[in-house]
Amino acid sequence: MIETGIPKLDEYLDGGIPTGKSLVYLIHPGVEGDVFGMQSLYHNLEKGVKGIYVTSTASPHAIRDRFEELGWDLNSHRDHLIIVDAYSALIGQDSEERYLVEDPEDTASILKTVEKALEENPRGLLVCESLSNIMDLAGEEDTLQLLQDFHKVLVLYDTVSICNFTAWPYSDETIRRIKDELFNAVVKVGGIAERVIFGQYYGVSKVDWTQTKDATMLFRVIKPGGVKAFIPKILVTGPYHAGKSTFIHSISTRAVSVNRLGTTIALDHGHIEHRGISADIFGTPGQERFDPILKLLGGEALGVFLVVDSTQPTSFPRAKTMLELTKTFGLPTVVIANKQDLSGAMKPDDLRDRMKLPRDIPILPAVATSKTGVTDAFEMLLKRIMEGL
Ligand SMILES: Nc1nc2c(ncn2[C@@H]2O[C@H](COP(=O)(O)OP(=O)(O)OP(=O)(O)O)[C@@H](O)[C@H]2O)c(=O)[nH]1
Ligand SMILES: [Mg+2]
Repeated sequence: MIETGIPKLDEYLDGGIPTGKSLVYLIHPGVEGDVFGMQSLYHNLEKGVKGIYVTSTASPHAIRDRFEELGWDLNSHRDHLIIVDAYSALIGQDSEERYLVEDPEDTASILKTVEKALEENPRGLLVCESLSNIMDLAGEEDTLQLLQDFHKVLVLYDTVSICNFTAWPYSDETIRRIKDELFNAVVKVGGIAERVIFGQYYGVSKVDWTQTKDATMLFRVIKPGGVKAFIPKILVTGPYHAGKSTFIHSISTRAVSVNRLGTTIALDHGHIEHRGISADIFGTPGQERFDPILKLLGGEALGVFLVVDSTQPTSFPRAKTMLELTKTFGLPTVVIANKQDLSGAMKPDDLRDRMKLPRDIPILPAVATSKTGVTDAFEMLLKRIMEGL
């Protein structure tokens, strides 16, 4: 088994990629997907596995710099890293690499060099930095044939292969074969976009050695650090005095609120780190005088906590109004039945009847002042965001 080294992904793949099998990161254009292949390579170098990296978009020198930027030092893995240089000949540059592709526009030349590298360095991981780039240079037909040939040599040399592939508008047939035929596993790496991409995610869309789990993870790329599971924006809204700011502080690893006379008048923001997943969380004020800005605060949120004071049923209609004012109704939502420590606090079931909330919106009890229930609430919201992707 070869691990991908991407957070949660090896879990989804039942431990990693078995010998002789191949995986493709199918990347939406504009998303920072090339880091995935790099991270898988580096993760394995660290584990003492031999890694063959086929570069076609930049010189070996520039590739080493890209790894450096991510905080990954290739020099300490000299013995285990093999670069197949399918770039230098393209621009007529000299190369010091032992495995130099003479004609990067010719798939036979690429295959010959890769095969030599594999023969001399079997039982490792082969990473193709950009299959789509090879496709642009050598043509769709030939590249698809190259993949079939790769597969034969993988099995021969007990190797695993991982390719980055940016899904530019190639022919439907090419995309179909990449998705359905030519790899044992497909991990889609996508973006959530309005005008610009504000969230990025990955998830397994095919795997032939275990059951496909319908699981997706949001991420960002940190330099240094690489691919990290990350939720860019969770919104916390609810009526005046419900406990939103308190909730943000109790759920966050660090947080800032700008309050005056006990009410939020400006920034309400926290950062959460929980079991390898991080998230940024933003609160709204509750007072009606801020209603005009609520729509702006809700923009680009991926999930919502609606905090209510369980002892104040008269504020419940306002709570629902706030979902509408922030334009977040319909997003994954968890209702926090806060202040359960106070006498007269309504239980979640009674609250649901009273508020007439859709069945699929979970309502969880909490005491924000003592952090009770906040972790459960975060895990529940995460689950709902991931399911909705
Ligand atoms: N007893 C109890 N008090 C709470 C709880 N959560 C918050 N409070 C208190 O409720 C008051 C309001 O809390 P905030 O967190 O400022 O409420 P908010 O929703 O941010 O208020 P606005 O920003 O003004 O809309 C504070 O005095 C908190 O200490 C809770 O679970 N139990
Ligand atoms: Mg507040």
